[in-house]
Amino acid sequence: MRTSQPQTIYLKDYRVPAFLVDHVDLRFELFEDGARVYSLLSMRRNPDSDGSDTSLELDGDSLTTLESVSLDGSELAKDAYEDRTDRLVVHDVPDQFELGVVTWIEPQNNTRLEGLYKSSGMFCTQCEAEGFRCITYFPDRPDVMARFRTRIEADKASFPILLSNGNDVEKGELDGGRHFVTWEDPFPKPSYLFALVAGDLVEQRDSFETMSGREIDLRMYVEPRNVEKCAHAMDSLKRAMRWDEEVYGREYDLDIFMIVAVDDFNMGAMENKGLNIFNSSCVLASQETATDQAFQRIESIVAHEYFHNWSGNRVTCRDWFQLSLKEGFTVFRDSQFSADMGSPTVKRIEDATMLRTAQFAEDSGPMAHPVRPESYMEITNFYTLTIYEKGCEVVRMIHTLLGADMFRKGSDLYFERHDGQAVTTDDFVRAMEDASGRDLSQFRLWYEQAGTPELTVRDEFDQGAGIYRLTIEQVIPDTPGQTNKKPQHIPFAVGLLGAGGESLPLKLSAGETDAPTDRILELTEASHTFEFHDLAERPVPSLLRDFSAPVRVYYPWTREQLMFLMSHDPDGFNRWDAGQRLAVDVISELVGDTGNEAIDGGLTDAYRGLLSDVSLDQALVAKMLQLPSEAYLIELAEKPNVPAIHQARERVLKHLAAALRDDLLACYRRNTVEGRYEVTPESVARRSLRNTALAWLLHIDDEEGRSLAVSQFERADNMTDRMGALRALVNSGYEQARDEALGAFYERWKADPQVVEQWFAVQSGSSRTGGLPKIRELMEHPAFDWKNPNKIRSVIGVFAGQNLPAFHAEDGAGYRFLAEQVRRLDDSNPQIAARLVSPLTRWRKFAPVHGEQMKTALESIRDKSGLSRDVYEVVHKSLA
Ligand code: 0A1
Ligand code: ZN
Repeated sequence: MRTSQPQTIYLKDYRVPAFLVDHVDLRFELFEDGARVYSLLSMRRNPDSDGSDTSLELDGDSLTTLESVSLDGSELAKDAYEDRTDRLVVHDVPDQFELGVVTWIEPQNNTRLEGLYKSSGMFCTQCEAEGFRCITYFPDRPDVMARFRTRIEADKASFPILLSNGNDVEKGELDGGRHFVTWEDPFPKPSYLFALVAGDLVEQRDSFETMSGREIDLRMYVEPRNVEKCAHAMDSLKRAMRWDEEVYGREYDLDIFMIVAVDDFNMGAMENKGLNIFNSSCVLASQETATDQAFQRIESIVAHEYFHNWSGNRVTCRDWFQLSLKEGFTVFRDSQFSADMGSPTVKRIEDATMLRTAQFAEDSGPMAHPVRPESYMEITNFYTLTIYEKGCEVVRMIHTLLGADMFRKGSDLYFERHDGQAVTTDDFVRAMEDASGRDLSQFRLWYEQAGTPELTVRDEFDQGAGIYRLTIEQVIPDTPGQTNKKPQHIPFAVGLLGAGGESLPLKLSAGETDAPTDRILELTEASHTFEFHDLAERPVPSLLRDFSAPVRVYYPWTREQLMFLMSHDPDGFNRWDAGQRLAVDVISELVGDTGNEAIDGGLTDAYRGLLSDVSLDQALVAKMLQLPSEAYLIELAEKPNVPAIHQARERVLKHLAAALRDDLLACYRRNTVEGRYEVTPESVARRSLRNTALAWLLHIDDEEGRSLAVSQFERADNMTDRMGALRALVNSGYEQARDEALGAFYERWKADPQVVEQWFAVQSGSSRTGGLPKIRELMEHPAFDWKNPNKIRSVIGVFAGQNLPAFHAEDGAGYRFLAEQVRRLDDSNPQIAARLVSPLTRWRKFAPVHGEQMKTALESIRDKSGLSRDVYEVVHKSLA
């Protein structure tokens, strides 16, 4: 429990480590009531430090007992070192020495899930960012890279599988039914990449031949009941390995690559060297138990963790301020991979939706921070959408500015120059500059300035001269601790369309020949005017094509222009975006309206066109049919009134469903997927279209829709369709059909935690059923487990993040409820508690009564005694 106020850590205070570790020799004795950890560190003074430190300081956290400390083989007397709570200080160390430390820890009582802990009876670790210090005393910072040798000893019957990083070099039997395995990792690595697993697991094997002809042993370890759920992850892994060779020239370096699935995990997955550990929900899948979305998510996470082997492990971060160095770049790499494996436009739409809904919200809230933050209290609070997704967009913009070939030259140079080093985002940008000859000095502001740039676009057409002028102004709003920001370097992709929908050549001077129909305008100043010549008529602009920068664009589109772009823009992303803007406009007009305002018939026509035109890319159509989410509408609104936004969106949905009933039924019937279940863009689109049609029909309690839903629910051979039908029923007025389906679903899948999580989520996220009483009921359910982050997320997280009308209920009960759960979780799992607070942090955005209630809820968390550093930081920054 914390007694003093948490300290802020600043980037400007970075100092190189005083001592380096060349080699780490670990021995783990694992028992039911604890674990003894023997650590032998070969250390030396860092030649790059100023040499002034005579004492050695090691990090420690929650270590139950320090049993002994030795220096060069001799046990130290108690006065030769200080055992502070979070630090071990050893006085008067020589320039080179071996330090031995023995600690006793209690993984079975570790509910924080940092360091070594137990999940479903197995031992596993999570060391990023600062979990290794919960295992033993160590200079637990990423710029200390060492070679690890790890011996694990445990009872053989209970823990037949013993894993760590690298290659297994020795194994054998011990007395008392125990055994051991020793692992050696030849690559120096920071402690955050250390991993250990011990359990009764089954192994699934495969292999991969690398581009230089080496055979890599691929192994997945799961609990016996999950053997049928490994194939998709294994296939994804092989695709990712091949892709990284082809697109980035990166070959895998060890002889073995292992993946382990664990049920209790704070995040999605972890890229430990040679031994990736995954949250079960992000790796296990079968057609019966996982939706298309889950299949796609698994493919991208498996790839993400694999790609880290180069972008993160071979080249790592100097300090945690550089987190986006590995995360932004790796998310960019996984997004390119997913685009190549499926539909690039759909992938771009999904990424932009997440960014505009959630990252923009973060970037305008109290926790806003630059892609390279300047300070933090608790680093785990900085595994954010800004570091990951905005960080990815920043790398993507470099790719756009340099072009694919120069970008590849830059990444080759980066990997070659920094292999085996711990570096900074600046080193990354410099490699890109050096390889391409481009000056990215202004571009670096993307790493330094927080906040989403706002671009206001005006246009005018000079008919006489045939010139169309676009004026673009950029403003970057103030964020906590940052004002008066400088203009950033923004790649702004544009096109112009003629009245017939044709793409017009973009001539920057009169008479220019061979002008392209697509251009990247580079914005570097607060205001720019671009002139396009030789135009016979006023064009319709297509702005920020393919979402070429993570910015907000304001332009006074007319509804006619939006409908025109929806059907003519050759840029798939902007077609979709025009549809979204049109829907936002129509819904916003109805917010707060008592029901008299007519709903624009243009919207209905546009959707009818989408539903019936089979010549269109159906994957794009499936996306275009999704109305903007409530969360996005709230993000766009000034002082959002959530119930009113919910009502308005519902009204539009009902209106469209009623007006398009026959088209929806036809769409439903047309999109039956015959044959084997496959996760291809076409079949995913078909299932999505079908389930959207079903959901809309049930929204208006259509009888035919109900019977289709019931039979789909009963007969589906895959989870996408079964869940599609269940969700439609849950969000309908057919109470009996809904309850029967929910009951039958649980009975069938109650032994499968990943499916039960989906069952929780469909209920807690439904504005029709998921009121607070329902949420409390779910929390009383035998399958709910306070120790399991996935259960907490699927009930409490989904309620606060997706069931917005219930969370923002007028009486403030939703806010009080969330605060109560955060206070409860703070003691057992502060990381998860801090993440759950997030919806409350935006209290200033909401209308007075709601905002005040949210603030009061935050204060009730602030006033809890012994608040963790994680929650302290979020709550205090939000109230500041
Ligand atoms: N590096 C992992 C994500 C991760 C981060 C932190 C964790 O614990 C605090 C766990 C996992 C990734 O990017 O996949
Ligand atoms: Zn990552």
